[in-house]
Amino acid sequence: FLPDPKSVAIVGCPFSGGQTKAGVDKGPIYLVEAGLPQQLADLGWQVQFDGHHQFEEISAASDPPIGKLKNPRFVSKVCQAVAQVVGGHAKKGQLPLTLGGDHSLAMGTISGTLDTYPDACLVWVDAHADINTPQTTDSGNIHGMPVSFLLGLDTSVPEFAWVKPNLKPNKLVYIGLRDIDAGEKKILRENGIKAFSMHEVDKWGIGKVVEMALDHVNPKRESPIHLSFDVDALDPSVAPSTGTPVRGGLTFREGHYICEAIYETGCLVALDIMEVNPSLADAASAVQTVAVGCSLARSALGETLL
Ligand code: HAR
Ligand code: MN
Ligand code: MN
Ligand code: MN
Repeated sequence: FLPDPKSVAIVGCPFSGGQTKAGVDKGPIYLVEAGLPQQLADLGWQVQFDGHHQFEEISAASDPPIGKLKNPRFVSKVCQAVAQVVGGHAKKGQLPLTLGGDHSLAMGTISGTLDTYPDACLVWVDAHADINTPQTTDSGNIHGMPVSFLLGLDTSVPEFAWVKPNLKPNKLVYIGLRDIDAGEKKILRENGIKAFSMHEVDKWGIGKVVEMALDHVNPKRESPIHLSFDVDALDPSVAPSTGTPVRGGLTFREGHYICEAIYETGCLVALDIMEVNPSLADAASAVQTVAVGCSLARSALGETLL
């Protein structure tokens, strides 16, 4: 899908409006300051980074909740802008690497991918399913909902009408889940969505799990893959600086294995590294989490392939 030499466009998204903890907007800034653009260039990629996107200018003057949804207009406008940027890079044959920022941004990144590659599948690596609807959400935090909008499960909020329901339930697979709300479990069941929780990772091992996940969404290994990686999929001992850590997560190697195996298919067309929040936990934890974010991105772009 991608030209040779391979070309990556880093889309820095300093955005925190999909949840309530400050600091996740600093994630992309730290990832770039840690040297990610040069690291990818060292792997032989052509790297375009035009600076972080500035979202303040599109923040709504007044943005009261719609139902339970917090910052709905701001989140919607930011994601719509991100969809344009990601889609634009993808249409030029670049691989968009989006650095978050909170995971509501994936509503934008995946819209941009599906607009460019309608037959793309989605691998969502996360402790959480992020599939609440405006009806089922408890928190009202939109970072817990992007997948439901992409699937078109709830079209009751006109502010999000621009999100096309282009994701089909059989083109989505989860890895790493361990903190799923009751309403989300019902949605997963009723839509027949494939999910490999930590229970399955323990049972089968990560190698088999990734193989089964790809067999489900991409049996012939010939359709494009969007990988959306929430760093809270990793165990908090590996990635401590994130807004909603959940114990019992992926090891350092399991997380990297997923990235390596997807790179190996040759089908990766877009990558998200989300929910790095350098303000949480102590300074050493922030440095560690940022380094892991960079290292996941390098693995997904071929670092460890011999
Ligand atoms: N399910 C909860 C909610 O809807 C928690 C969402 C999670 N936080 C994330 N997303 N980091 O992956 O609010
Ligand atoms: Mn750009
Ligand atoms: Mn998430
Ligand atoms: Mn999560």
